[in-house]
Amino acid sequence: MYFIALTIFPEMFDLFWNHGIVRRAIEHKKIFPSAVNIRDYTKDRHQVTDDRPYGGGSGMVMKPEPLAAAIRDIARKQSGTKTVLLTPQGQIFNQEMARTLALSEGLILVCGRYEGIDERICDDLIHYEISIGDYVLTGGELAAMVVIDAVTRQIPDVLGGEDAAEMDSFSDGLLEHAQYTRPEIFEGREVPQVLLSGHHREIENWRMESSVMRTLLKRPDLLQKKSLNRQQRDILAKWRHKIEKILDSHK
Ligand code: 4FV
Repeated sequence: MYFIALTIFPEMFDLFWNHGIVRRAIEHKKIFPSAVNIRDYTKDRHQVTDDRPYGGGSGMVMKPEPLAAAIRDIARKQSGTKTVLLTPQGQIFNQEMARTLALSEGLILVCGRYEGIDERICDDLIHYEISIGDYVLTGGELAAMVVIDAVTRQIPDVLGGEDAAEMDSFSDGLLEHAQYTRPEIFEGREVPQVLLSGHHREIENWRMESSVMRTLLKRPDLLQKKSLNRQQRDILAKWRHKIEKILDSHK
């Protein structure tokens, strides 16, 4: 899969390409990422990429010409790419979108700066507007890295066996279960015995209960919009019963 980040700060991606799972995915030729400087598509010797907003007001806006030239040139060279604008105006990014985007041949990620980009680029040359959250960044580069990281994890065989994507939080719409590693006792606190038992069925049941209860306590909205299977409903029913017994004892 191709990732082409369009930015005036391509060097921001240097470290990102060279670490962890993204680096390994590059080495295993699962992803082909690059950062392209929008300034390379300017025609003036000062390589100007921004200008004052029509209608006045503070801040600057990214000029349409260099962006249009860059997007068209890259899309011509790399067929099958979809163009993504990182913007607070976009759809809030989530795991479902990461899975969907991982099916495409490539993404051109437009990283805005200043107050944003000329609207005429959005009208004609942008397939998806994506936001990583309801807050304002100084630039789209960090948001592009978030999207590239999450999408790369969804590409088959990028994650080795030890951390397969289907074990992820949100992979089945729930938060991930609690995780423990050595030592067995840390500052007097023990690892749940079932995890040391070797009983895989019991460990799976414990992990599902941990996942359901963490989701209930931390993100009940996820439980609302998810279809629960029999095991998950039984877990909630068990806890409802426990809570009702306590309430009954206080009548
Ligand atoms: C953003 C976000 C974001 C807005 C103006 C860059 C900044 C500046 N991108 N999710 N939230 N972008 O704040 O994606 O151009």
